[in-house]
Amino acid sequence: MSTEPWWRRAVVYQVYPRSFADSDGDGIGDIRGILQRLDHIAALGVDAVWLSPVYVSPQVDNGYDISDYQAIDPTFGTLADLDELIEAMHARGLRLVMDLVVNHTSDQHPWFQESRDPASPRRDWYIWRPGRPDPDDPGATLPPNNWSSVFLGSAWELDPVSGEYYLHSFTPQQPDLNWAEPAVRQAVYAMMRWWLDRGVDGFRMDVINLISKPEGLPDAEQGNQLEMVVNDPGLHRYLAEMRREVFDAYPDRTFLTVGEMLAVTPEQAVLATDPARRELDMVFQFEHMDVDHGALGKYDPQPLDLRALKASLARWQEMLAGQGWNSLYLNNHDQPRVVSRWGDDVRYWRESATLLGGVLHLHQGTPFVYQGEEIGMTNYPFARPEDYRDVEAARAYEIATMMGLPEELILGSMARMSRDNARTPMQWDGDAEAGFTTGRSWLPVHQNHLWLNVAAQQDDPHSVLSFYKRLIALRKAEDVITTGSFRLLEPDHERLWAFVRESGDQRLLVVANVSGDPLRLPAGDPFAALDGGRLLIGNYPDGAGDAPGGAEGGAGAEPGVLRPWELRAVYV
Ligand code: TEU
Repeated sequence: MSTEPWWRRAVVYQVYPRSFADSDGDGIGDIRGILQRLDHIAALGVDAVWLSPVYVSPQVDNGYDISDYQAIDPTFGTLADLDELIEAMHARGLRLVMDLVVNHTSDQHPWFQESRDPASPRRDWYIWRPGRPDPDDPGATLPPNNWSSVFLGSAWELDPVSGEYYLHSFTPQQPDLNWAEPAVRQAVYAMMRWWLDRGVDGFRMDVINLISKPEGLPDAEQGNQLEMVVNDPGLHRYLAEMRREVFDAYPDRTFLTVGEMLAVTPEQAVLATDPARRELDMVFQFEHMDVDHGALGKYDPQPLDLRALKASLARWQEMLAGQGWNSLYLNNHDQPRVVSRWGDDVRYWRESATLLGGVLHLHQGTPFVYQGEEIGMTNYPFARPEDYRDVEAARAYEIATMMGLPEELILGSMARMSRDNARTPMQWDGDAEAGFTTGRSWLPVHQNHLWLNVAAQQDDPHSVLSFYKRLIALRKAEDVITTGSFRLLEPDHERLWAFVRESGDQRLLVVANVSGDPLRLPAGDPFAALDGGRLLIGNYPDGAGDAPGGAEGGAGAEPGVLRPWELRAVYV
């Protein structure tokens, strides 16, 4: 008999430590702050926490630039604090998944410092290449190839110490490790085992599909290194090796491994998550998050085309069914807040926040809830360039300005898409600084914390928070959500998001009105059965489905009509 791994019925909560809770008043969140707020996490009913990086780091990219993998940054606390966190979480039945950032290190990591010397045995731990001759200037060189960094600009930096260039997929302060060098892989695996020995329960692997670079580092057709790197077959060899060398050393424990993969296709994701291939448990893909990117990419945001969003998620549901496993997310520390992005955070804030969460959680896969999502936190009204803290925003601003784009346009798209939107402090209560810190927060607290906060939603049965708790509980209680098949309905409808989940004789119909106007459902099967069916969950108070025995399909609503931003999941 095969036993099902715990993460198949799990919901994971992401903590971005810098912005979650500050215990010492320095304005930056820390591990003791998380300890003080564990009750909130446990009360959600989630199974695990993914903790964004807390390792020693110069913090150029808020901890995604690590200079010591086996120590905690003093900003966040000590190793003893982390051990305490592991223990306290385990005591509550919560697992801890750490962030693993091994495509690159910080340029301050001793490995890189040594590597800068061409004679060092660590020279090959990073990717060094001589420049190409510059036809216009005989005394100068050009970067070794035309790859651009994910954060824009060239992916190469000339190091004056040796006169050669090194590759950095992100900022110049984040040099890429050379995974082709066996000693690098062994050092990473040893570090991972060290963390597993401390009790951590798995890893979220940062941009893991960038680790294997193509032989010879050829130019990219469009200059974007991602097209050359993300499908390199070497990735699967490294992931399988990591599985053997790290996770197989603990036959009695079941870990969670989730690999963040830029520009990944469902075909690649199946290869990476098919249990028989023994690589990863699931991946974070980006296709559904990119549907509103315009021709110029992320900072060229377009209005949501619902058809594209639901088709993308449906495609992943179908392609991975029975073969791989999906992660499900709409928010994380790199994405603007979804209620502002695709919902209506003014007129239908509560309804649209719950609709988006509800639709996502009723898909198949493992849902991830990002801190603040469970209370419907919104984007921050950023206005001036100096309001931003994120290094990616700074680079985007600089390059857009160089391109001569109008200031107003640049600032408008940054306000909508910047990662800082996700990073404003968690809103615990209506006090100054939202209960996040007794000092002054590193990034401003949103003014709406006066009413949008955990304390205000705690005891309100109709709050976003209460809705998320019910959603999370459903995943444990209802088999059809975990294992049922998925079929998208009305794919061409511009406002209706509808699908059916089926398992045995259970048939769950999910309908959602992604608009501020009433929506009359199509006639016929299965929609006709909606009003007579047993409501499992809905986001309007009069059809909440939490009455004993289940309420009727939607009291208060006109039959066959969904109200603005209304979601209903009904057994039909
Ligand atoms: O992110 C990978 C990444 O490239 C995107 O999430 C990125 O923020 C966006 O697509 C660019 O517009 C991971 C981490 O989650 C992120 O915080 C780090 O900055 C990045 O890797 C580098 O480590």
